[in-house]
Amino acid sequence: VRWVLQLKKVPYEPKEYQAEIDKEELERTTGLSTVPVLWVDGELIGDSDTTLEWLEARYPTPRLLPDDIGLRVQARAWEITATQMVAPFARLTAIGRFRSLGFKKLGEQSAQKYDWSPEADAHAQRTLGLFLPELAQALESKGYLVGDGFTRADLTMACMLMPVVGPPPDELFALDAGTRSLFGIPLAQPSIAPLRAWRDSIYQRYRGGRVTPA
Ligand SMILES: N[C@@H](CCC(=O)N[C@@H](CS)C(=O)NCC(=O)O)C(=O)O
Repeated sequence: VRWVLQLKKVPYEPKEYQAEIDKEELERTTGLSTVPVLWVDGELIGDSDTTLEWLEARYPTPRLLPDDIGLRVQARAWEITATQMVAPFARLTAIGRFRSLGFKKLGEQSAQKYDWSPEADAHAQRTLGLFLPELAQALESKGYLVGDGFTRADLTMACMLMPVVGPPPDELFALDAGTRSLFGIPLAQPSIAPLRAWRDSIYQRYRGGRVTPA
């Protein structure tokens, strides 16, 4: 969401969210239990998917979705794959790892919130194990997910790969070492390595500067 706001030069004021402290207020004011959320002049726009759609409609420049309907539907399919499959499935496998390491909060609470089970974990690992090496191979030979230019598909996939391959390097994304170490899954590392290179290159060329979370 911040990436799109910045690309489209929409002024915004970031508000830090800390789960333990701000959870109740978030749920009370938005009816949602996850971030990010966008408020505009006191009106709740929504979570990230809804927000990106809202921004594209009101701030068409630069265009982040292709005009051609065939390419447009491809971009949407990639977005859905990234936000509904890649990131949540990587999160499920991470929750499994946190549980096996005995991390109480990250393991047990997240397991409940995100419907973790051994079966869901195994399914997620199987699906990612098939999908990610092929995605890595495809992106190695072709720099963009849709057509021959940067779209919201690349932006969204680049973001959602964080729980898979870890955060971008420090010069592109500031994050303390402890938080940094929580991201990334040990899934067949060599075969998915090109994904990290692709993601870093997308950040390098299109993110518009180093990301510095609050
Ligand atoms: N569909 C939502 C999902 C966002 C989401 O999963 N956010 C997670 C961060 S990975 C979150 O806010 N988790 C807070 C928590 O579990 O306490 C969106 O795209 O905005």
